[in-house]
Amino acid sequence: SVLTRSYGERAAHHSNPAAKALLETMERKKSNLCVSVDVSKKDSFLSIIDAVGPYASLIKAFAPRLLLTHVDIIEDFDEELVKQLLELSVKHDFLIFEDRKFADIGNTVVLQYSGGVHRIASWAHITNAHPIPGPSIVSGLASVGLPLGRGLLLLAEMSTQGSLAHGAYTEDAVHIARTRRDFVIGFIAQRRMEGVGLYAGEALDESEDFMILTPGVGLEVTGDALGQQYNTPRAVVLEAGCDIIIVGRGIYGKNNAVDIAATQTSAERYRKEGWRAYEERLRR
Ligand code: 5IU
Repeated sequence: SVLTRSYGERAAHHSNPAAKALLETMERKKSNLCVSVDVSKKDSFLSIIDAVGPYASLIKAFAPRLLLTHVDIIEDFDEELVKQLLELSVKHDFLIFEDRKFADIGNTVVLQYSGGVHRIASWAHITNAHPIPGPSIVSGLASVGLPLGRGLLLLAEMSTQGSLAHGAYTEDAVHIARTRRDFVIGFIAQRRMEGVGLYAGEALDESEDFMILTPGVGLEVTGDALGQQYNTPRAVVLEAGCDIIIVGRGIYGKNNAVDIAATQTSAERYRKEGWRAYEERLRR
């Protein structure tokens, strides 16, 4: 089963270059941690990334984009930021995941992904999309991303209280992904989803390996004031069978005044916890 296969071995089961590179760097750096950096100033953004670089495998980058309320984040976004971000990604050997959560019709997402101010496809190795429009959103994004060697994650579930992404919706997300394995490299979800959308068990083709990336991970608190819900790295990786823990405020704190030493200590703590849970899972 996928659960007892190492990240390094699993790299061979992906044809998508972003998935391969991600699994390989995870193995190489002994890290299944993705750091989410939701801060609004370029300087803070870059200094957090530089600080956690040695500890994270994937920085979830928030470059603000045209439409979504979610990316009201970096106020001083410019080309220089993208350049520096890419330099850091080489320096620290991480991939960039723009959590853009595309959700529009194929024609619009093609434009949003390739162009606009942020030109996400030109720098983000991985991005994600809501499956709500149906398979056309994946086709649209693939037409831009595949030639560039990019990968897509589908949002099958969310970490928030009362999320509508469950049941048949989640099943359908998995179903869509299975038809586009060249581009869809995994899911944002809260569990392995074995059996969901016929993804798992005997129905699984050997090559059919999806990564599960999971936000809502924290060691200190169980949630925030706005519906976020946290689980521990151990619960997420060992019990729920997810592959990558996404951690934000648990690592860099709450504001733009970055405490580098504290950020590094927490990043290492989450990396260790996530990796330990993964090693325990392999032994099961
Ligand atoms: N995020 C979630 N939940 C989700 C999805 C994305 O928290 O279901 I999809 C994002 C939002 C934030 C990060 O950037 O993951 C989690 O940050 P905190 O660890 O600070 O809550």
